[in-house]
This record gives sequence, structure tokens and C-alpha cells, in this order.
Amino acid sequence: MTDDFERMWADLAPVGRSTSSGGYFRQPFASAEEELRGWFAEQAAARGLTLETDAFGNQVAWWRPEPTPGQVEILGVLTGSHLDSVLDGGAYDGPLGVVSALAAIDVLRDRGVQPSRAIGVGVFREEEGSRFGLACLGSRLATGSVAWAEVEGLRDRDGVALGDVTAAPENGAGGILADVGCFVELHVEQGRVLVDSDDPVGLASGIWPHGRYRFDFTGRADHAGTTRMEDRADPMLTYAMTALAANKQARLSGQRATFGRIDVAPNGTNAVPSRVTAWLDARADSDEALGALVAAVEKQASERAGRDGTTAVMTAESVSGAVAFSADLTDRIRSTRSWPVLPTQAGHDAGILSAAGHPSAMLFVRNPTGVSHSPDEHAETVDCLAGVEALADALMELV
Ligand code: HGY
Ligand code: MN
Ligand code: MN
Repeated sequence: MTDDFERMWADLAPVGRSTSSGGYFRQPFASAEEELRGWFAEQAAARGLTLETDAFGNQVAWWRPEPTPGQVEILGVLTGSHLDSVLDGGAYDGPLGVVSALAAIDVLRDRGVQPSRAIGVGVFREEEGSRFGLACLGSRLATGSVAWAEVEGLRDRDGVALGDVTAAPENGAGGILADVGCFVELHVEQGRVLVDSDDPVGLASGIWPHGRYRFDFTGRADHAGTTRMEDRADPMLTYAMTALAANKQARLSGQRATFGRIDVAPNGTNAVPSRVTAWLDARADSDEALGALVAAVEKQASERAGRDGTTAVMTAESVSGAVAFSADLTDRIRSTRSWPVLPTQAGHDAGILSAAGHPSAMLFVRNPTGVSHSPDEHAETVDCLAGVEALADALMELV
């Protein structure tokens, strides 16, 4: 199994990798991600799995057992994750779940397992929302959590509309998840709980509610030299004070707030900008706390704008409510090994499927750096292999 895992991992390592940072650029509907999806199709074919692909490009490769006469067919177990990355992302966030799922099927076959129900390996597209802004776009569409009409107009940074690069997937009875009974996603841990434990693997209790909010700060373009400070309407100042306020609010309330993306117009060195657009990523340990955090930041942005003679408008672009994973499914997996259970502040397709009514659970693999959404994200091969065994044990328990 080790060779198998390492060979697949070596296949993926160079795809979409930056030669300068060592990070990954695997945005959906672009060449690196398309190459990965082609690789997945080859791996599925090599295992005799039946590959289904919806119009959006979500993929599920099925291992369907021979039907037993008279046996009532039960919905399948889905595993897998995503292959797209954030900008300059790590190697493990997403792909580890896909490679581990394929390796786990190999382990089950080595063990001579004849599953009583189908096992699917899923690859959801645009999980990161790094191109079109909405997190878990592929799984939201596949579950019908969002309608195509709501998203086909989403545009990337170059102004390309989603509807111009792909089509609407079916969902419901004709969709790619029609045969899915439950979902077990394996993912690299994005945090440092396991690194301090003796366990290479953990289980997720749930996902914090989180969202992405666009702030449009509008001011008045002017000369950087000839305009007196008191005569300015500078949106960069309003943005800067808002970023400080968000950081303070989150620290004081024990939540998370990040401004990681900003766009300035006209972005000149010797001009007061006319507009600053900035995106807040906010996360909190309850829906109420998230609402309170975002409302406080919005209020302080407006107040600051009033003082600066600018305007500040906030638009929610992507919101995911609190997720509590299936206790039954998690307990059944824990019956194979009493892995520690930990919360996560990172969003996942398993959260979308759970919210859409598919019982879901997550396995985490130890990340010694605890770092993610960065080239520094890491997992030791020995821990990855422990993750494959844990996933194989979980699938055996479920099929
Ligand atoms: O942003 C997230 O939480 C996830 O990594 N997509
Ligand atoms: Mn991920
Ligand atoms: Mn991620």
C-alpha cells in the first residue's frame, strides 16, 4: 500500500506547482486542475471503478458490488474530497483525501473485502472558492444547496463568468449524489491539535460557521502631494481602520477575522485611491457569534467611513452555517479505533453534504506544521498511511 500511495502522491506533486514558492495554483477550469481531474479518471479506470461526471465537472468513481439476488440495495458510501487549491496553497488540502480514498479501496481489495454496498470516490470542484468566490461551489451545486441561476453570473478576477466556463449540474434524483447514503471525507488537519497527541488521525466533531464578506470602500481620487490631509476622502484609510477593528473584535471575542485579499483602484503610488475593495473571512464558534462579529465590523466600517468622508458597503458572498457531523457515523468509525474528536474552523464539502442531509463524518491526518493554505502545509508519509488504514477500516465498518 505504501508504494501505491507514494506513486499516486508523486504523480500529483508537480501539477500546478510554483517553481518559486513551491505552492500550488490549481484553480478550477484551468490547466493544472484539468490535468488532476484527468489523472483521477485514469486512476478510477485502472481500478475498474465506474466514473460519473456531472455537467459542472464534479466526479464520482464507483466500486459497485455485484447485486445479490433478493438483497435490498442500500445507498452507497462516498469518500474523497477535492483537488483544487487556494492560490499558492499546500499539497495536502484536498488531494490527500482523494489519494487516500483510492489507496483505501486498494487496501480493501488486498484484504479481500466484498462490499455489500457501493463505495464511491468523489472529487468536488471549486471547494476553495478561490476563483469564483463561493466556497464549496461544486458540492453546493451537486446537493442543490445553491441554484445554478444564483451562481452562473459569478465572475473571477479577470471578469470571466462561471456560466461561460461550465454548465449547470443536475442534482436530486438525476444528480451525481443520487446513490450516496453517507460521506466520509479524509483531510489533512488544518491546525495543531493532533501534532501534540500520540494519534496520527482524528475525527471531526463539526465545522465552525464562517463566511466571506466583500467591503466596497469608495472615496475620492486625488493627488498624493497637493491634497491636504484634511481635504481627503481616502478609502484606504477607511479600509485600514476596518481591518484593525476586525482584528480587535476577533481577538477580544475569541473568534477569527482575516482580510487576506484587497483590490485598489487605480492602485497608483502617487494618488489617493478612488476605491478599495477588500474581503473579510470571518469565522466563529456559533452562528450567533458569527453574526455579532460581522455586524460589529460592518458598524465600525460605516462609522469610520462617516469620519473619512467615504462610503463602506458590505456584501456577504459566501456563508456556511455551523455543522455538527453525524454522531452515529462518527461513533461507528470510532468503533474501529477510538480516534480523538476535534472541531475545525475550516470549511469542507463534508459540511455541505451534512447540511444537505447526507450523514457525514471527517477523518483528519496529523499536520506537524499545523499550517495550511500555504506551501508550508505538511503531513508525514507515515501519518498519511495511518490515515489510509483508518479510512479503510471506516469503510469496512460501513460496507
Ligand atoms: O476556507 C476553508 O475553510 C476551506 O479550506 N475551504
Ligand atoms: Mn480542503
Ligand atoms: Mn482549503
